[in-house]
Amino acid sequence: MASLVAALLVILMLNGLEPAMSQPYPNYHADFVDIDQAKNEPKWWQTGAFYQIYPRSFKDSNGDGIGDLNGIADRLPYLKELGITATWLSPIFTSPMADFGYDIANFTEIAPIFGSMSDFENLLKIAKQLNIKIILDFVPNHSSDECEWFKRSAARDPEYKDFYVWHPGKMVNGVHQPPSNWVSVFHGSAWQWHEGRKEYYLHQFVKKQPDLNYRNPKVREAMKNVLRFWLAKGVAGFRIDAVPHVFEIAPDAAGQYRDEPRNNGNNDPDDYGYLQHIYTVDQPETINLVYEWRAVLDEFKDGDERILLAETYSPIDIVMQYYGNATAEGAQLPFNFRLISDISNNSNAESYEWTILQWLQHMPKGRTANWVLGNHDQPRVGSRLGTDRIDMLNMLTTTLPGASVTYQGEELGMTNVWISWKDTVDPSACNTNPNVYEHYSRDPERTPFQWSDDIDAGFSNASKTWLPIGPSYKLINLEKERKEPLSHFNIFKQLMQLRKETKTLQVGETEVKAVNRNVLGVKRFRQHDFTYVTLLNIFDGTETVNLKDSFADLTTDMEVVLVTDKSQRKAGDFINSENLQLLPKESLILRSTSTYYTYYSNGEHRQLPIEGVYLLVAQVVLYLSYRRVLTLNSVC
Ligand SMILES: *[C@@H]1O[C@H](CO)[C@@H](O)[C@H](O)[C@H]1NC(C)=O
Ligand SMILES: *[C@@H]1O[C@H](CO)[C@@H](O)[C@H](O)[C@H]1NC(C)=O
Ligand SMILES: *[C@@H]1O[C@H](CO)[C@@H](O)[C@H](O)[C@H]1NC(C)=O
Ligand SMILES: *[C@@H]1O[C@H](CO)[C@@H](O)[C@H](O)[C@H]1NC(C)=O
Ligand SMILES: CC(=O)N[C@H]1CO[C@H](CO)[C@@H](O)[C@@H]1O
Ligand SMILES: [Ca+2]
Ligand SMILES: [Ca+2]
Repeated sequence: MASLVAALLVILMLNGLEPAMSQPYPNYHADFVDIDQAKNEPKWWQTGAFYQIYPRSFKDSNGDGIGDLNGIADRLPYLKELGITATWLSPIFTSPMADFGYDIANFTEIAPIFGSMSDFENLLKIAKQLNIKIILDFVPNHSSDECEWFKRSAARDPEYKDFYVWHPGKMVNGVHQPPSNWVSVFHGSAWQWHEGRKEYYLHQFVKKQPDLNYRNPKVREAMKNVLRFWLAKGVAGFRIDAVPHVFEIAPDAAGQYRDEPRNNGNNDPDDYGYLQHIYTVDQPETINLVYEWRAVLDEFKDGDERILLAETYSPIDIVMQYYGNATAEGAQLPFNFRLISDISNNSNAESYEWTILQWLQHMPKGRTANWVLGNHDQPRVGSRLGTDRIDMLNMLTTTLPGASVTYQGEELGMTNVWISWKDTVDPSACNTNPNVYEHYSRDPERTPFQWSDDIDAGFSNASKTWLPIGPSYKLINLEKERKEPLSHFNIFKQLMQLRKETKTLQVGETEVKAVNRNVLGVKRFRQHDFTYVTLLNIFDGTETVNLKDSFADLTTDMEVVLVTDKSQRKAGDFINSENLQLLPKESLILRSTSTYYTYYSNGEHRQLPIEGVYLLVAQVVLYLSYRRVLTLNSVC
């Protein structure tokens, strides 16, 4: 009896120490203040697996060689199998396709090449049944010059007159000159003379993409109505394209646009790098606009929270403002491109640590991190960092805190496909010449998804697809990879599953460390739960490490949870965390062999393995029983 009381006493005592846990443990804001308090669960997007579909290349349903909405609807069960939470679709709207849909003629209409509005509604219906969320691409920086708005604006229709950025230009010796020296991202002056209106219009991208005038409240409202249109149909949110280019500086008191200063070392006035873009990129009004869009999303209170993913390659301090501030909410997930922009083939574990911590340490408290490895504008992961690193990088992005973002085909390990000049279709390459186009082309990462080793890799049955099929499709395709236990596909799928069922990976705290120059470690931990450690041996040497030198509170024995084909170990094996040998490019997810009991004492957090707690209880019980025996003895 006494022993039972004693045991309870000890347990109560240890539990009594728990409130101290609200003290910050040294970690990097993986504390999800934003957590849904009522359910004590992260919100759907906070640990989401996001997947980008490039519709032209996902699945062709009608044999014209171009992917479409019915193709996507047909393959949504595949995303379900993979464990995807939400998919964002590159633009599917009416467009002359001068820039493959990033030049939109009607923001609320489906391009016939992709299908009809009822095809889209059908896609939403199937997605809902499968519990996969659909996110659309919102391209605010401009419309197509074939948009009705632009035609009316050019005709000086009073309602639309100021929908775009118009300017009469300068007269020099009786000749029209552009209003300023601004250069388009795609080469040449950013100003185009319009014969009809006898004025210049601004285009930060190609001249068929006139910039909308965000200083006009009517434009802001019209674009908000675009968001409302799709939200009302049931989309889960938007990925916003190229936000930094939305605003330009306002004209000065004399109605003139100021020239941008020169960049030393660039002597081509038609090259985007010729100027420092201080008046056309990242204007302070942009952040506020993102907050306004978020407020539109928050108008929709039915069902799950709607979200914004914002694309910007801006400096980290600006990116962080996209999250919101103390009084206004912004994008739930400003894309984190650091693993693309800051990591190269030669980056060592210290660079990885620095790159990851840069985001986590700058991120405002209570916000959610995200990790992007690729998209339709970037060379494929395997081509950038090596095919033998594909799995380790997927392992990294799934075990870091927050959401992961995967570009279609990366889960199969698809790599860049070489495209001849003749087959090249990307305008950013076609605007150049056969000698240099490869540096500008994004076609290599946009080739059709490799479903099987059938004709057209199972993507289509057309005699010619819009871009050639990658020649490796007989080796790299879904059907084949399904059958191989350690294929890229199966490892990716296991990773998604592991995160879905592991609370520590969802909401646990995080430490990221270069265990040595070649080995990166990520520790995730949570009180009363298992600790997880992800290890990446980034290079081709064999490494021996003592994890206890880098991370506190690890058990000596640890269990292998997930391996790749670079390992000779298998899930369920045990390793010694004080003396662990890693083969070249080996990456592992390890788990402690017990949960920990965390308590607070003498101003410090301490952890006891749960066995330790039992041991302590047993000792106290023994001690108390012994005393009782003594007491009884002395009485007698
Ligand atoms: C390709 O598939 C479409 C849709 O299933 C079908 O209508 C068409 O006849 C097929 N074409 C060929 C050449 O097999
Ligand atoms: C876009 O298309 C819809 C449906 O076809 C039409 O009602 C609307 O007027 C169009 N908007 C513009 C700006 O052309
Ligand atoms: C947050 O941003 C909004 C919009 O830019 C601004 O009006 C507000 O003052 C900001 N709040 C804080 C606390 O900085
Ligand atoms: C990465 O570097 C290694 C050797 O330093 C080289 O063999 C490999 O081809 C490179 N991979 C890529 C994708 O550049
Ligand atoms: C960063 C960037 O260039 N974003 C988009 C803005 O618009 C152009 C032109 O349509 C697109 O190509 C870009 O993807
Ligand atoms: Ca098609
Ligand atoms: Ca603009």
